[in-house]
Amino acid sequence: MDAQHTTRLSKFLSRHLRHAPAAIGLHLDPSGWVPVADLLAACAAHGHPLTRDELEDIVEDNDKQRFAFDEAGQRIRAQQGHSVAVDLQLAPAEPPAVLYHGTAPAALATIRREGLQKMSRHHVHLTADEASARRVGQRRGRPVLLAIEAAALHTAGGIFYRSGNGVWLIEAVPPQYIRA
Ligand code: HQG
Repeated sequence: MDAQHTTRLSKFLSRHLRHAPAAIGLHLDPSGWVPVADLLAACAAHGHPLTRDELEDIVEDNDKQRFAFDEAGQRIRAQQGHSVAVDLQLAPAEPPAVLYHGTAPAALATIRREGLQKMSRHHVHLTADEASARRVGQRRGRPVLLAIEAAALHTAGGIFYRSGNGVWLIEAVPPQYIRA
C-alpha cells in the first residue's frame, strides 16, 4: 500500500471508530470495541476494501498508534479521540510535573479565561512531548504551546488518564494551571 492510500484508510478508520460508526453500519461496544470481521465487511461495503493483513499494517505503522487490537486480535478500537459515548475503562494515572497542549491563537483568550475544555471530545488531550503538542496546534495554523501544571492539578484532585497510545486525558484544565 502506498502512503497516500494508507493515510486515506487511516482517516476512514478514525472517522468511524471514533465519531460515526453507524454511518457504515458499525456498532461499538461500551468500551469502543468492534469485531475486526465486522469492520472489514463495513469497509468493503463502503468503498474502502482492505484485508486483515493491511489492517494489521495500518494499526502497527500508524504514526500515533491511533488503533489497537484486543489481546485475542478479534476486536479493534480507537485508543482515544472519540466523540461517540464510550468508556475506555482507563485507570487514573499520575501525570508528570508538566504536560503540554498545542492550540491556535484564536482560542487563546477564551482558554485563559475559561481554561481548557474538552469541546466535542470526551477529554482535553495533553502530551508530555512539546514537539507533538506543537504539531497538534499546527493543525489550525500558527501553533501556540501551553504548559500545564499537571502535578499541581493532580494534587488538587484533577483526575488524569493515559490512553494506550500515551496521550494524557483529563476532563478540563482550570486557567490557573495553564502557563504559556
Ligand atoms: C481548543 C488529534 C476555546 C483546543 C490531535 C483545541 C490531538 C478551546 C480545540 C487530538 C477551549 C479542540 C486532540 C476553550 C480548548 N475555548 N477553545 N475554553 N478549550 N480549546 O481537535 O487537542 O490526529 O478536540 O485548544 O493530534 O486539538 O485525531 O482537540 O484547539 O492529539 O489522532 O479547542 O486530536 O489527534 O480541538 O486535538 P480537538 P486537540 P488525531
